[in-house]
Amino acid sequence: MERKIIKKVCMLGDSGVGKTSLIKRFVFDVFDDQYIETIGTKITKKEVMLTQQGGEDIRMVLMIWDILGHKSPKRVPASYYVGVEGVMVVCDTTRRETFDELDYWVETLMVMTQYVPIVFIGNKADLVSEQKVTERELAALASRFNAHYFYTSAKTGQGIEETFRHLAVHLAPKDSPPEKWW
Ligand code: G3D
Ligand code: MG
Repeated sequence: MERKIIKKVCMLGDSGVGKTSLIKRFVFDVFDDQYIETIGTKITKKEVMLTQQGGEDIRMVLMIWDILGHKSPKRVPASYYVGVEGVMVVCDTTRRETFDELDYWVETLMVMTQYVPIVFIGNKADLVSEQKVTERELAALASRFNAHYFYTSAKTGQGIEETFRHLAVHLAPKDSPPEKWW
């Protein structure tokens, strides 16, 4: 038994934090390689299989929306958020200001939509000697929004599969207990 579920996931975070690089690392199946110029976004498709022992498997199709260009939260068009079901909020842990902006990104999200699952990402973890955000700070921010956080590197691949799978699990229907899916 298999069930297919499609979810819209948006990448949020300042320019240069690694949103596009994270998607490229994670995704092999390009859904739409055209830039949608009018709303300045690009959509990429990725399937994640969630297998449940003795039960129904879920084929989770993530439609991952990426913001193009140098956007700040207030410049992202409202259309980007329409129908959003999950969010990845990304900072570059080597640039402090991109972490400081995360509050603003989430607050903007909250204005645009009702509650959706969020995952916080501290990207560029491979640049070990340049880290400007402590794990404690990232953890504190995530817990304020009742969310998880992950360190990733689009360069080495660290944490990426785990991060997207985590979000996929949280997007699955509540009647299937997430604990059984790994
Ligand atoms: P954005 O989509 O959020 O704007 P990009 O960010 O994915 O375009 O990444 C911005 C720059 O950071 C790129 O470098 C990219 O290669 C680099 N980058 C992204 N993720 C990582 C990472 O995890 N580690 C390291 N070391 N670099 C990363 P360029 O030089 O192309 O601007
Ligand atoms: Mg980009």
